Amino acid sequence: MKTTKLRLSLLATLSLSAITFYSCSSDDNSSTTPPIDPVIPTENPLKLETNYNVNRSKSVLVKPDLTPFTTPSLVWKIIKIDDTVKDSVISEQQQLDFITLKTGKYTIDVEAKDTKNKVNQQFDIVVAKETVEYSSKITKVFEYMPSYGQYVNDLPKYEVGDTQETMNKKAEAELMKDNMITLGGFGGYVTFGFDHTIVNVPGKRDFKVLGNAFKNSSEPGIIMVAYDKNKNGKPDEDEWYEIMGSEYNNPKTIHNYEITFYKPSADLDAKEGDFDEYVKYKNNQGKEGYKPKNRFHKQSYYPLWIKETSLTFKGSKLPNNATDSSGKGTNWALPEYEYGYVDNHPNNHIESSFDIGWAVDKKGNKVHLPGIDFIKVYTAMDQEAGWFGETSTEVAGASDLHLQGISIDTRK
Ligand SMILES: [Ca+2]
Ligand SMILES: [Ca+2]
Ligand SMILES: [Ca+2]
Repeated sequence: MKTTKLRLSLLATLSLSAITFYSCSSDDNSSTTPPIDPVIPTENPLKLETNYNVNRSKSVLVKPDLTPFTTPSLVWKIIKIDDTVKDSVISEQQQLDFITLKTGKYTIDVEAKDTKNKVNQQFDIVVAKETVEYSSKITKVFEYMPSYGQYVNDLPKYEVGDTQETMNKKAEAELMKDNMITLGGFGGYVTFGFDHTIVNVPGKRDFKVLGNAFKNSSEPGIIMVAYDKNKNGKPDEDEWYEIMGSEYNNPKTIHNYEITFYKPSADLDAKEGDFDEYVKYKNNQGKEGYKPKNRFHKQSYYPLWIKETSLTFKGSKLPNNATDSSGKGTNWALPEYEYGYVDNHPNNHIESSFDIGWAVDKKGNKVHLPGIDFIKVYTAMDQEAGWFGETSTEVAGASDLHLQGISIDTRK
């Protein structure tokens, strides 16, 4: 119980490689040159600071010097918070990645041992409140890259001269105000961040992403999350993990889906009305064809700031959800999936909030992230639904639930 009570979370950091001082093997020289026992200094044996200082909702990495050890095992414990005695194991990793929401002085004991040596060392982590109050909402868009779609070039508005950079800024301005942007059809994405790390509180949902879903109008997008492990202020390829939604293990979900859309000619872009052969596509399931244009949206459906004449998107494709009960294309319904997707349930629904604890690696193994700095949402459907047009995830902001003082339990 004690370990789960604390609102702390720790990252499974990279293991330091084991360092061996001498060979234990019984080769020819071993009898003539006996091994020398490593000497463990008594003062500051792991070469740690006495004090680490950090703001709440920011992480600090404590790296002990483990060179005198051979494949050591470590146990990190909180033994005091301010003046209250504790006894909570918080990590067994070779480094401690510490983050918490609560200010205070955390006294930590670390024990390192191998078959020959055992040392304990104590130090403090002093967690202060930030000087400029954090925003609970999105503060930065790194990239806005929609797929083709009937609202593309419109939400947000493309104007002649716009570039990837200016479109990122436009998406950022909208999302900071909780206004809606479209991601278009399959694979279209937006990557955004915050001015702090969203702490992964055990047992609780940690963040919310808004969309425009309502009953029978669900256009699920998959969430990727990243912890800025290398602290370079941006999401790196190896930092991304997928939030495992309810359809992750659905046999109809295709986990390595890939599709390429080709830029339509200027003539087709200018043509108005409903027609089927508009945006050419080709996927990695052996299918190619065209996506239609409809009379309701006259602008180009291909992102016009992109110079390349084709766009390729990769990711997991969820099974289609659209049905037409009329059989004549007049009564479309796009019911929601159970949980774990953006633009799937209405914004006031509990399943518009997510737990960082649902993150999995590429093989579907659960990963333990101390928090997240970045979120990427992409459209996870490749589907046309009559006059509804292509199924496209919309994003209308995101927030850190903890900073807003909202406490929602994770799924049982
Ligand atoms: Ca959590
Ligand atoms: Ca990074
Ligand atoms: Ca939508």
